[in-house]
Amino acid sequence: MKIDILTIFPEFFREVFDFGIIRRAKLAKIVEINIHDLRDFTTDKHRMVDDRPFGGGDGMVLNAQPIFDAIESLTGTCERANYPKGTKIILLSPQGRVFNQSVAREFADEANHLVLICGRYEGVDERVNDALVTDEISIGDYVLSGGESAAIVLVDAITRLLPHALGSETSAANDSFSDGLLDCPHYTRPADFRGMRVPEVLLNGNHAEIEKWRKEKALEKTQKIRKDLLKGANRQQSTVISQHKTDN
Ligand code: 9D3
Repeated sequence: MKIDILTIFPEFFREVFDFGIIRRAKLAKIVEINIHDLRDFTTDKHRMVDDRPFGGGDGMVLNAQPIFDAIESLTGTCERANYPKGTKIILLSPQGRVFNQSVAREFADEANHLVLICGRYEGVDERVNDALVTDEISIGDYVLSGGESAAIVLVDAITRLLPHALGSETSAANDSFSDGLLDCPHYTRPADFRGMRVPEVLLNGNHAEIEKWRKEKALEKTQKIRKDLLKGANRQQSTVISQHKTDN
C-alpha cells in the first residue's frame, strides 16, 4: 500500500508514523507513506495555496491548481475516470462519509494507492471534489482545525489491517469492533494494587469461565455506553451478538 498525504503543514507529520505498528509496517515494506507540501505544486512566484471565496465570506479556500497538479504527478492523471485500478483519492472534510472500521477495511482491501488531501480553512475549491476525489471522509462529528489529524487516524486504522502488519501477539480479529462489541477489562500484576483486587475469576485458571466472564463484561460495557453498537447498523459480524439476548 502506498499512501501519499497532501498538506500545507508537512511538519505536522514529522514523527507521527515512526512508532509501533506503523513504523514496523514501513520497515517491512507493507506500507510506504509520503508527505507532500502542497506549496511544492504551486506555479506562481508567491507559492499561493489559497484565496478568498467567490461570493464573499470569512476564511480562505484551498486553490484547485496545486491539488490538480499534485494528483496528476502522483497518479499520472487528473481525471477520476483514468486513475490506475486500486487508487483512491480521499478528501478529508467535515462533509464526508463518517469513517469507521468498515470503511477502514474497505480501503485496506480494495486499494493499493491512497492519496489523502488534507482540507483547511473554510474548505477546498469544489472542483477538486467534482473532478478528482473518489471518497470524501470525515472522522466524526466534531470540529477539527484541518484534515491533518484525520489523515493520521486513517493511516493508523488502515495500516494495521494490511496483511502481515500485526505481529502474532496482536490480532485484528480480536480487536474491539471486529466482533461489534467493546473490549472487556484487562488486569496485570499485582493482583492487589492499593487494595483494589483483580476479579477472582481471572486468577483461577479456568479458561472456559474466563472466556464467559470476558464476553459478559464486553456485552455489559457495550450495553451501558454504546447501545448503538448492538443495534446492527455498524455490525460487521452478526454471529457473536446474536448469541446474546439483549434488551434494546
Ligand atoms: C463553518 C462550517 N465548518 C464546517 C462544519 C467549517 C469548517 C470546520 C472545520 C471547515 C473545515 C474544518 C476543518 N476540518 C477538517 O478539515 C476535517 C474534519 C473535521 O473538522 N471533523 C471531522 N473530520 C474531519 S476530516 C477533515
